[in-house]
Amino acid sequence: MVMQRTFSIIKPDAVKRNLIGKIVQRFEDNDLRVIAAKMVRLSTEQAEAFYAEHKGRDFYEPLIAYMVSAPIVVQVLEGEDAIAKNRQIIGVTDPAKAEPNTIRADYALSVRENSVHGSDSEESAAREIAFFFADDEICCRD
Ligand code: DAT
Ligand code: MG
Repeated sequence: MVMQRTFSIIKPDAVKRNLIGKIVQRFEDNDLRVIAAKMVRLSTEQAEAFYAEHKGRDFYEPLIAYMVSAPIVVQVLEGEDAIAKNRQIIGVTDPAKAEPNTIRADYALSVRENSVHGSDSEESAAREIAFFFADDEICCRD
């Protein structure tokens, strides 16, 4: 097991339905620690840059419109094996296929409005953390 950092978004559908606390509770219950957090409203340019890997897919334009439709909460989570653990807690992209007791199975509205984002690799975690946070916005463990 290795100590890792991963990047998380509580997406517009969850923020609008007042689910921030319930979602953060899932992270904390699974020994992931919030070491940076802020609420932001993405610009279209930011959303397009964040999801650049999906540009050209048929779901891309509605994904961007959805991601700018309301504020989001961006966080850095730290813990043992945090990247894979967070993806497990979240569940697969389609909430209808997500494992029971995952965030998406319990809260997501649809494949697009699926409540949370979690980095899928060390490379994307590093890129996504740097996209939203300066080094001095991330708190060190004591
Ligand atoms: P994940 O968020 O599980 O890593 P992804 O990286 O493949 O999934 O896609 C990013 C987001 O794009 C996903 O959370 C929701 C949206 N999306 C993906 N596939 C979709 C589809 N077939 N229809 C609608 N939205 C989709
Ligand atoms: Mg992804």
